[in-house]
Amino acid sequence: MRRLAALAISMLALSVSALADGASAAEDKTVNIYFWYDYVPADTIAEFEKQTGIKIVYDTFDSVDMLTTKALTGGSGYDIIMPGASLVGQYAKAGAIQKLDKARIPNAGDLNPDIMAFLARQDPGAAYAVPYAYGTTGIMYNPAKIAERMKDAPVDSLDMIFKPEIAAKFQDCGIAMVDSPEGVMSVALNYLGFDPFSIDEGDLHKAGALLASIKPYVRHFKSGSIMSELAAGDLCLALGWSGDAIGANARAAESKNGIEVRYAVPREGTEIFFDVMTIPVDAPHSENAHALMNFLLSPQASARFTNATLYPNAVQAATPMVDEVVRDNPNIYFSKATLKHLFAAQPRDQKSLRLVTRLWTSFMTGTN
Ligand code: N2P
Repeated sequence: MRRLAALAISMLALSVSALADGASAAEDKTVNIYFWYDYVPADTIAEFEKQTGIKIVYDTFDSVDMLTTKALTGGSGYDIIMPGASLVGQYAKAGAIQKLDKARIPNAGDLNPDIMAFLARQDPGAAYAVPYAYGTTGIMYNPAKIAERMKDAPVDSLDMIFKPEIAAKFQDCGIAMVDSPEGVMSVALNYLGFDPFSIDEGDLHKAGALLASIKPYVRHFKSGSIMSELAAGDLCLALGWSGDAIGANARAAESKNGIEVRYAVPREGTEIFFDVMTIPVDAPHSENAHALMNFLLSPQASARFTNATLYPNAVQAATPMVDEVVRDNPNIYFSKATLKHLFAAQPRDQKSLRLVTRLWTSFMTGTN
């Protein structure tokens, strides 16, 4: 399906660029976005389309490597893409993304300065990207199923997943992990007491060995399925993303199936990620892309996004509109104390990235 959609989009892009060669062709009323799955509420799409007459074509990915390949190859036909903040420098250097026209994004004037200070490391002055959402990678679990298999399980510790003798207890009820090589590797390195971004081959091999030791207990790496499987009780434990865990609990509550899903920020520390919006250099509808970015950064759309997905956003005026239960949830809007345990993703050099990719592939495929 995705491939078909991509084909349709690139055909569209072709016809649009043919048009753009002509004298005064305006952009057609479409904007093609490539975002994480479940990341734009349906009513937000409907409202933007109604207000502007621009149709949003929302294509999704569930592993950032899929995005990077498309972004760096070019010609994707997308108008807005959503890398992690640590990738923006690389995309910009490769000439894959364009500078934003800030005059068209007035809502970018009210962004959380702490988050902006962090993003500036990769993208000084937010020239190329604006933040959409952030969150942490941590322990998603079904407390009832865990308690049945282990009394006093250390649910806020990565021992749940990284200690083979503990993970083995939950193999039958299902453990999953997000397909996030750099993210999980940084969490594993940190768990072992190393710098999460260590480039030391010895450190990386030890993290690879840690992952290999728990491989028999990991059922799958389908990031996009974890939320619904936890909500349905088909998994009992996962290493995954905060909003997806809290969202799984909300879904289970809606379907009244008696299942509870909880999320813990690992006590050993973990990564905090920032998903940002940026425009490919060859985007066929750059003007529409700016209009949609501005819309998504409005306080109303940002608050609706956070209420629906349970991932916080960086728009300061949105916070008072976020539901109190969401705002007061320390796993969503974490305290300064939690923040101290978090490290933000950093770009890797090519050499250590290759090793991370190799170790991850052998982990996923179970080869050494
Ligand atoms: C998608 C959540 C993805 C966040 N629902 C990972 N950066």
